[in-house]
Amino acid sequence: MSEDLLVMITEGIVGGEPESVVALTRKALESGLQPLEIINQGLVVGMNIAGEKFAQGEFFLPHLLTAAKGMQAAMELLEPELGARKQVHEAVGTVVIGTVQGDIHEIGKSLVGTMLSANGFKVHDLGVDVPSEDFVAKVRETGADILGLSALLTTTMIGQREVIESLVQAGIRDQVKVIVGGAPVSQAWADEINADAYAGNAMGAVEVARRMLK
Ligand code: B12
Repeated sequence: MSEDLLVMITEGIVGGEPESVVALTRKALESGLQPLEIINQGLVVGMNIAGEKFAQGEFFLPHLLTAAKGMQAAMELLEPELGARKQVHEAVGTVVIGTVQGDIHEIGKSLVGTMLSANGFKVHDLGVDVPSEDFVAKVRETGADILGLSALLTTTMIGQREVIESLVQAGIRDQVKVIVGGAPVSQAWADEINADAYAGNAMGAVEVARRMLK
């Protein structure tokens, strides 16, 4: 029954039916499924299928947009369940996060921000298409411990390197740990651009962030 719901959520994402995705997500929560199960085994599976269909020329941009709409609408239901809006009395650490310039993919970055904040970090989310200087300014302003940089395109990954170079130029590179992520990003890329860490998903980001602040 629960597995059926997850499959239906995946199908709703791929089929471009945001309303039904929201209704099914509500049902899944009511049936006792955990928010992370719904995200990883339902919604994200659908997003990946939509991405593959796009790569194969079977889907076009509007399909990706409706898939994203479905995921974002479902996330509005799931975020409070993840505890993201819990009042954090003493933050574990401060994080600035955003998607690099030229890149408007926001779902993965927002999920990472949500999970960090659900786990006690104070998160400043700068959104998408963020110029390097905005990252530098926010790190300075907040005294952030961690800077999270998201890039979903092979053409925008280079933006992560640019942000790190801007931190060096601003003389604050050693004050903040930089963690990079996004579908085309890897540990090898993180090493190449002198990032402090890489994580492949939101829970991984939380683990790495915790480890870095120890
Ligand atoms: C939805 C989507 C869109 C939507 C985005 C809507 C939105 N509001 O975000 C729209 C339609 C706008 C879009 C546009 C484009 N897209 Co697009 N898109 C996708 C799709 C299908 C899903 C992305 C997604 O949301 N996944 C779900 C989330 C949860 O996963 P995620 O983003 O990977 O994030 C996880 C991890 O990567 C990681 N992570 C992410 N960020 C960070 C940051 C940190 C700090 C850390 C630690 C971890 C981390 O943790 C996240 C949670 O687990 C992907 C396919 C795919 N499989 O990735 C293509 C994809 C990324 N898009 C692609 C392309 C080509 C484009 C366009 C260039 C298409 C075009 N011709 O215009 C444009 C580019 C626009 C731009 N300038 O940015 C390609 C990229 C190819 C490449 N390697 O460069 C992909 C891979 C599709 C494909 N297979 O061809 N897209």
